[in-house]
Parts: sequence; C-alpha cells; structure tokens
Amino acid sequence: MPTNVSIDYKIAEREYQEATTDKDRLKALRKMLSTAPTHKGAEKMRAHIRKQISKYKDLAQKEGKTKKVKSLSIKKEGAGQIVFVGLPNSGKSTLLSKLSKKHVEIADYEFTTTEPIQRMIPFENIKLQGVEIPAIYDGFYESENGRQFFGLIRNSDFVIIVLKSKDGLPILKKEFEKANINLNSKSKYHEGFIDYMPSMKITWEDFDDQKLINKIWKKLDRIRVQTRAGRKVAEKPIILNRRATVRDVAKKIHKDFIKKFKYAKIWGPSAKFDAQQVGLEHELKDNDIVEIFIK
Ligand SMILES: Nc1nc2c(ncn2[C@@H]2O[C@H](COP(=O)(O)OP(=O)(O)OP(=O)(O)O)[C@@H](O)[C@H]2O)c(=O)[nH]1
Ligand SMILES: [Mg+2]
Repeated sequence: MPTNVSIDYKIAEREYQEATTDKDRLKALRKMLSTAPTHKGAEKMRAHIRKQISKYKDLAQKEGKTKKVKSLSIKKEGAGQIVFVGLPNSGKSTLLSKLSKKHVEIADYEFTTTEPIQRMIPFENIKLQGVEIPAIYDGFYESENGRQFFGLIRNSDFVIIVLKSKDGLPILKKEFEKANINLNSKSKYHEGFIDYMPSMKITWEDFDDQKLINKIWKKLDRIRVQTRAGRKVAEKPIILNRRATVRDVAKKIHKDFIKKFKYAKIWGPSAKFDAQQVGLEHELKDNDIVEIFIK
C-alpha cells in the first residue's frame, strides 16, 4: 500500500471510517478515489476503492428503502476502553461481570446480549471501561448492525477475544478480516485500509485469574502518573501513552506550563531516587509521581 497519499485523501479516508451510513461511506469513497495517487504503484489501491464503491452503491440503495439505523455508540470513559468479543455463549458477559463485580445478564442460550453493554472495571487507582459486543457469528459483518459494532471495536483501545474453545477462532478471524481489523499488533495504528489493534485471547480457565486485569492494563500500552503540588499528591492519575515524558504531563496540566517550565521532581519507578530533578524530556513510567516547578 503506497503511503505517500495527500492530506485530502487522508481526510476522505477518515470520513469513510467514521461514516455510519452506507450513503456517507459511498460519498467518502468517491472522495478517496478522486484524491488517491494516480501513479502506477497505486493502481491496486484505486482498484480496491472502485470495488468498495460498487459494493456500497448497492447497499446505499437498499439503505434508502429501509429505516434509519439507530446509534449504538458508547462514550469513552476511564483509563481505557476494552471490548469483549466472541462467539455466542462464549462467556463474554460472565467475564465482564467477574471483572467489574457488577451484574450482567448471563444465560446458557445464545445471543443473550443484543446491544453493547458497558461496565466500569476497577483496577487499583483507576477504572477501565469494559464493553461487551453482541456475539459474532458467520455473516455478522453483513448483518444489520454489524458494521456499526465493528466501528465500536475499531474505536476502542483493546480487544479481548473470549473463547470457549479454539474452534471459534476461524469464524472470528473471517469477520474481523472483512472489517479490515488486524488483531495481531502490539499497539494501535492505522495503515492503508487496515486498523491494527492490540488484543488478547482469554479462555474459561483464565477467568478466575486475579492478575488478569493487571495483564490487560500492561498490554493497553498506557501509563498512569500522579501529579504532586507541595505535599499533596492528586488522587486521580493522569493517563498517558507509554513512553510519555514530563512534557506530556506539563501539556496536560496547562498550556503555559511548557513555556514557564523550570524543572520537575519525580518519585516512583522512573526516578533514580526520591525527588530526582529532571527536564521536559524525561521518560516516565507507570505509577510515577511528578511535581512541576515553573518560573
Ligand atoms: N463451566 C463453565 N461455564 C461457564 C464459564 N463461563 C461461562 N459459563 C457459562 O457459559 C454460558 C454463557 O455465558 P454468557 O456469559 O452469557 O456468554 P456470552 O458470551 O455473554 O453470550 P451471548 O451474550 O449470548 O453472546 C453460561 O451458561 C455460563 O454459565 C466457565 O468458566 N465455566
Ligand atoms: Mg452476553
């Protein structure tokens, strides 16, 4: 996939990913085609867009005749949004209920959960947002809300694949491929038509593992940092991406803090000793405490 695409193309591509109706998808795809690179190396890419256009042309016509789809989105909250996906009756609700310690409807028949449900999962001094996605099956992507549910997954920070047995994997793989989501990535990024996302497979034997949330948090690729002013340490940590620096903390507190920055003092895993003085480029670690001094 050629990467030297124009800004206009990137904007059109974003519009395509965020579109919630086939009509909007079609509009965005046409924009993508008109702004795509014209050189020979991009021929495959243009052919792919053309193919998508003809597909959505059909779908958009059908959509016009049926009722409008309702919005099934869930607002992001907490230190990271984790989605639970799996086949029907694979134990998604059971796991979400265990981790959140809250009630979730569980039943021994299939398709108990028909719309996304969220429960906050407490972990030490933070909360993660757990979201159960209705069961995935052969043909899920093409189903009424399939693309919208995949939109939710795409927008999340981490995917947990809940498995009763490994037999379920081929179906899941096929549906995720249709949605252009690759789950074999260490971090989340987007390239060409594909969304790369971090994920983790969980089977029923792992359910009682108290270390599970810890493991999920580590794989989320984020860190939490508490700020300090004088003797007071803020209770609620700031959530940052892994490899974040003091500069990122300063930026989050106040936009003037970078200009006025004198030095910072740090405590915790990234500090050589308590109250070590560091500059803006110092890389932080999970559970650090930072105090910023300004001019
Ligand atoms: N033996 C055993 N049964 C389990 C375990 N976890 C879940 N179950 C059972 O598996 C069934 C499925 O549970 P749910 O949690 O509702 O599954 P789900 O994936 O949310 O199902 P849908 O929402 O219908 O897609 C229930 O009957 C649970 O009691 C487990 O660790 N061991
Ligand atoms: Mg369920």
